[in-house]
Amino acid sequence: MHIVSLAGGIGGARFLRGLKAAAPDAEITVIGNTGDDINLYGLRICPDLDTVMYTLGGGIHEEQGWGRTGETFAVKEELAAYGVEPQWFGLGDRDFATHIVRTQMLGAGYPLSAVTRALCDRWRPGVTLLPMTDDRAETHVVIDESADGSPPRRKAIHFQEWWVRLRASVPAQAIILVGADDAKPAPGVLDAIAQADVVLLPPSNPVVSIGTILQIPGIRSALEEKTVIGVSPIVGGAPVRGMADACLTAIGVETTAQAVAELYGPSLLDGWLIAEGDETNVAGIATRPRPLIMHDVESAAEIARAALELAEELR
Ligand code: FO1
Repeated sequence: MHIVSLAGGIGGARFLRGLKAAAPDAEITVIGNTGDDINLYGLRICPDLDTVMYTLGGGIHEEQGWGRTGETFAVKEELAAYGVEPQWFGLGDRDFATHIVRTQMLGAGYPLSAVTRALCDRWRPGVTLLPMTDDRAETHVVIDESADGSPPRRKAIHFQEWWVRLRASVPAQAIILVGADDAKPAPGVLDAIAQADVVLLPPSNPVVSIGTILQIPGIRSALEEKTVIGVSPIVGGAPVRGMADACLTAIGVETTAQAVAELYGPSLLDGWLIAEGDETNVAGIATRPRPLIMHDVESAAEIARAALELAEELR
């Protein structure tokens, strides 16, 4: 069975670990979000691709859900000693090696999809990990920043600065995937979707992880041809993890399973897993209540099984 799953960061990666356990014989292709990608210290960093690669490859820092296990921060400390900015992004020594290899290969002319394949040769995630695009498409956030009492100034900052330095504490006036209109799906993305028996939208951030992938021209329309099952990232009116509520509010969407199902829409979504006790009524979307908290691989596998069963029912 060919399964395609979109994926952002931590929630998506944990869901995928369950999916692999639930469907060990399936061929899984992951379309990873690259809107979070950022250039720092002359290096290209791809947080969501790395989180999927490390999580499925066994190198992830489990509690954090990003970065490497067994990390040290000597390089970060030395950069700080030189006063190099930014100092708010926690890059570890082992993680630096990934960004050095990636930047070296990009500099030699390899597209991000080829770089990702090369990095996965080491990590063996057990899925085919494709960036949503090889082109530059970066999420930026428009905020009104008032410095020392002067009137607020409207400015756009990189998503990582909003997410990590500001902890999304400053309201986002807009969230924009810069470069989306000129970006093309990475090689293999549309083929994987065309060959998929089922497409899954894991409980990743619906705005800055799933939403960004859907903004790459051609991807949403290709997905609308398929049986697509989503897993609500919102349980009881709050995101299970992360700050999806800050992102949903920024685009005028309520933080409910119903509102996210409407955001994806019945043209895309055929089935929708929601937490027991939540409500979703959207014409054209079959809703099933299921326990949605991923405590461990087995609970994530249960959710993945429920999604695959619903897909079978709807195909
Ligand atoms: N998230 C944080 O909250 N603080 C950090 O210092 C941080 C560093 C970091 C380094 C590499 C990486 O791949 C991810 C990192 N993240 C950090 C997580 C990252 O901001 C998010 O995982 C995604 O961009 C959103 O899903």
